[in-house]
Amino acid sequence: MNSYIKLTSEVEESLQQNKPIVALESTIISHGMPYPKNVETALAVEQIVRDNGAIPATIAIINGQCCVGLSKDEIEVFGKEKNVWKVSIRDIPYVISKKIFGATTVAATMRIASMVGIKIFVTGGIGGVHRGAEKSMDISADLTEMAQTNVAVICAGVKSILDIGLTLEYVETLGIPVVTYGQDEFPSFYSRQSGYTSPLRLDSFSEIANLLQTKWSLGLKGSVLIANPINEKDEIPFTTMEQYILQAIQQAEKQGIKGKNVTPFLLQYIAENTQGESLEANIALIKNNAKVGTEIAKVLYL
Ligand code: PSU
Ligand code: MN
Repeated sequence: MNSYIKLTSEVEESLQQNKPIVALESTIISHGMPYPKNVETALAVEQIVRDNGAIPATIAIINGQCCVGLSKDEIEVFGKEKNVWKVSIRDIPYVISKKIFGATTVAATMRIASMVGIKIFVTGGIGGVHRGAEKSMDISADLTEMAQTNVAVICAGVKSILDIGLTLEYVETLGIPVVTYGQDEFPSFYSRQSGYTSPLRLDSFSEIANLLQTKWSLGLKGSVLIANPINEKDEIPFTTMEQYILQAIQQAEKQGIKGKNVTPFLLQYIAENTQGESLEANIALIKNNAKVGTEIAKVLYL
């Protein structure tokens, strides 16, 4: 396995010294946001992790290796290059054996992080159960991955491009604890509201770290979904976003968008049709998640 994994010396040293590390995904750079904001955001998020006292490790597949920790230039490539493969779990062997550029989703990033022993992963939003999944069977591999890989996921909840209710049901089926930080309601990415009560609420980083430690000490495998609501000043009302999301889903259907292209299409459509307002919210919330994830990592590694 080792020849397929490449760590930066910084990540390797931090792992050896048991210092807190925060994993970050690369699909959000290549398929989640437009250039150059994607690159600026990825670099800013890494800096936030550093400034708050942990080591960032952005993960991607380059030249046949799972790279844990990317250089500035590598992040730039993932932000600019058009032919980057979106890599979920099923794509890992293909992209490695073909030696092509692969941007890792939540699922693939978690798996690679766990291979090297990183326990905390920060992103914006996870994949989930899509609206109409009862017909399309479109359920993200992010969820099945969370059922089996011991890496905690900090996100801003679930975008309503997904069916939030079905996603929460499915996550329960998979045995994944869902914790919202600091409020009763499960957030919906752009908004602090979703209409769904969070299965669990915790109000401090130490309680969250304690829950993680407890789960894994018991030998219960899998992730914990930690939802960190967007700050009030950055949020877009749920009903405002809902209009754009319905339009986006309608367009995707009309254009026959299927499979792995659905999520990137919806994200791009929404970014383009909200005059960038949604992009600013997206950037703000991921920065906020980076802070919270770093704080949890610091307690976990004490
Ligand atoms: N949701 C977002 N932003 C993203 C993604 C999802 O708000 O960038 C990306 C993540 O990489 C996630 C992936 O893991 O999309 C899920 O894709 P799919 O639905 O095809 O599993
Ligand atoms: Mn899908």
